[in-house]
Amino acid sequence: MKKTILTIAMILGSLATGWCDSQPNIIPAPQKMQMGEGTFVVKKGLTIVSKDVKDFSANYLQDKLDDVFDFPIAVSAQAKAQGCITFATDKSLPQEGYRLDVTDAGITIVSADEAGKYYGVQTLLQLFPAEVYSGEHLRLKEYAIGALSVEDAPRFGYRGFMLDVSRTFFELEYLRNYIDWMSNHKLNRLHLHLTDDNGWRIEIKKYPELTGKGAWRGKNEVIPPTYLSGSERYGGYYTQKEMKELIAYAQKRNVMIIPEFDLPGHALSSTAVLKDVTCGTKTEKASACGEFDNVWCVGKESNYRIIDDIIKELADLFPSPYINIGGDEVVFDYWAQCPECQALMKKEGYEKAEELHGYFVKRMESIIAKHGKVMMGWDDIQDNGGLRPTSTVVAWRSQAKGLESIKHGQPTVMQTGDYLYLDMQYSSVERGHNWASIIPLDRMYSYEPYQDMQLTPEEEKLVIGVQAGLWTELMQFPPRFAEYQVYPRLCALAEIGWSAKEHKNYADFYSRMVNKHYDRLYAMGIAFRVEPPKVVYQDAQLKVTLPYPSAVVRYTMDGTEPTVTSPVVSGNIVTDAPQKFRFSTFFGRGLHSVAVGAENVELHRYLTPEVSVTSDIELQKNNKLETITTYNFSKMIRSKTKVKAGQTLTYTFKEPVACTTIHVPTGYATLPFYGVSDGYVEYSYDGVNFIKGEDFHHYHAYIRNLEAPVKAVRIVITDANDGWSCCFQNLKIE
Ligand code: TNX
Repeated sequence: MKKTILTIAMILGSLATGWCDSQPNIIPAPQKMQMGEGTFVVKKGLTIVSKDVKDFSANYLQDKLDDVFDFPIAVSAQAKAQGCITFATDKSLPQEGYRLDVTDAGITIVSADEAGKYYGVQTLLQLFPAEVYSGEHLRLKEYAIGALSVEDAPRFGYRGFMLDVSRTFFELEYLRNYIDWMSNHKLNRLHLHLTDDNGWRIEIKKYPELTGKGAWRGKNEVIPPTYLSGSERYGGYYTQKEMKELIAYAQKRNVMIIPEFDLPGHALSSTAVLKDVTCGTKTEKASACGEFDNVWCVGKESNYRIIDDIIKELADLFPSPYINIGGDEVVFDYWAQCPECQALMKKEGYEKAEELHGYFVKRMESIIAKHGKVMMGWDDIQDNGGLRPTSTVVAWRSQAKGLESIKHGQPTVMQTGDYLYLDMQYSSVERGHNWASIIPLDRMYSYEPYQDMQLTPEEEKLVIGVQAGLWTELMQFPPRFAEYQVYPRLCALAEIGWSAKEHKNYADFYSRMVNKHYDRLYAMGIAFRVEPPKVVYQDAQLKVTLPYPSAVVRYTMDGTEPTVTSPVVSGNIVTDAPQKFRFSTFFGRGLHSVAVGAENVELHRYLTPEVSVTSDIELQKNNKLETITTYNFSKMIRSKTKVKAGQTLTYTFKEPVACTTIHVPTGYATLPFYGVSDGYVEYSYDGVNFIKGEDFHHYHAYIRNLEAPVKAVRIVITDANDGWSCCFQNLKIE
């Protein structure tokens, strides 16, 4: 410990005075910025001048600067001619806008409102060393900032981030970090997806069972295990008191928290807990996420009373003018067979069950209006027409769904999956979904809210903003993977929402990212995604293209993942055995990219011995056991229902196979979804006597230390899997 302090002090000794970078590398790019002549030197005696010495932004700034400078910084109401950072008000400036001027004499931040003041501070912080975010004591004695003048205001009023706290539960402390990080990027709406099939996350006083039971999934819980929760009791929730504190924390940072109570589908965490809210009818059709019995009945009048109670508590708790009722991906089959829904259809003169969705949405509108709020929902809420003019649509399925909403005159937030879903993969070699698209940083950046729309200026105003969303089915593992998915893509979103369209330029954005902003993200403590290098094998050499000029890329030659002690790439690598080389980009202490090999080299060849598979597990229609005898690793087969203790699946080789390791993957081929959560593998040298091997962990098991050629491998199920079905794959034999 002592030693590190010493070395840090030595390094800092040489840094005791500093100079702001010649380019300020501001993210999101301001509307107008002009570099001036001269510098302002921050040094001992610096005062922050604010009429109200208790003002949040002034104290926040003091706090941040105190950390990097070697002298105390005062907040005072007394103006001075020199050496100050002065806050002033100008009511003629736009909402959330600010003017920041740095001259030889001092710094001023002028704004019309609190938000503008806070954002002026955010821009100012970006003119200091990145450590201003980390609380690391740089002990600078002085720091010179080049003169500049910024005039800034947002392009859109709604600049959001949606976080699904249902599938993965996030602790309050962690949510506070997200609020800090968002507000550092001038994002101002946090849409919390508080309820879904897999967990109810907000205390409702009138129905304590919603969190008492609905917040927990597990083997003996009302909500079954799913998404790797296995046999663990998984969950958590926010009390109203805690949520109030979080709301206040967010408000100070100009972030509005918008609650979502997803209805009438995606609702197992309430339908399984509350009595008689479903139709009680059955269907073979699973919901989009594979759930059953997760739809509220629309024919029962008592349901509207319960929803009213819940909405009332949400409306009282959240100052947000919006309450989001979700409304997405409903399986209508339950309604089609329900006598109460049928009676309602008759009464309303409906022909199709989906028209009941429109009815339900309208009932939600009036309940929400009664509590003084505006309804918000996914674009499915417009499918049956007739929304109130204030009801706000979040377009997720496509740009066209956004256009449809605008043509209906609804205020619209753009969150289209194919550009703005943060649970999508960055690249084909990284974890994540890809059903909407693969979304590298440049693709997200390229998103333009008005793309593929021919809008009049009036219609353009209906696009109130943009948001990016993180669905969290895949986020419980590995630790902090959520941050990897969100950053740096949320920096791109910040620029889409804030900066002028004419200023958007990916090359420029990327250079600001790599020149300074990655350092800021690092100092904020974000475990952001680091980009891997590109590697090709050509003319007997491995040619490595760094993701950016200063990137540190390390490599191994034995197929293992590079570590901080692996050698650093400098120049091309001559080799006639490129298969086992792996490369990763490293950033700071602890961050690195995925490990990649050369793009044009087959990196791995598994053995492909002739094999047959037998099992007593019932498969879904059109699924065949032969599929997992082909060694096509993108293929899988799935069971019709959950598997049961005692069931087995056996791979038998035609001839015993000499090998060192057999990897038995289950679940989706590319994602940890629907695999064996309780079970083990066994193997046999003679096909008769089996030896017990490893238990499954996160849906995978390995057979190692083999002593003779293997004749058969068997998966033995010891308890139901998490998720609604179980998937099996080809063996990976080495
Ligand atoms: C679709 S987007 C969903 C979510 C899933 C997501 C996974 C939307 C309104 N529904 O329930 O989590 O896909 O990418």
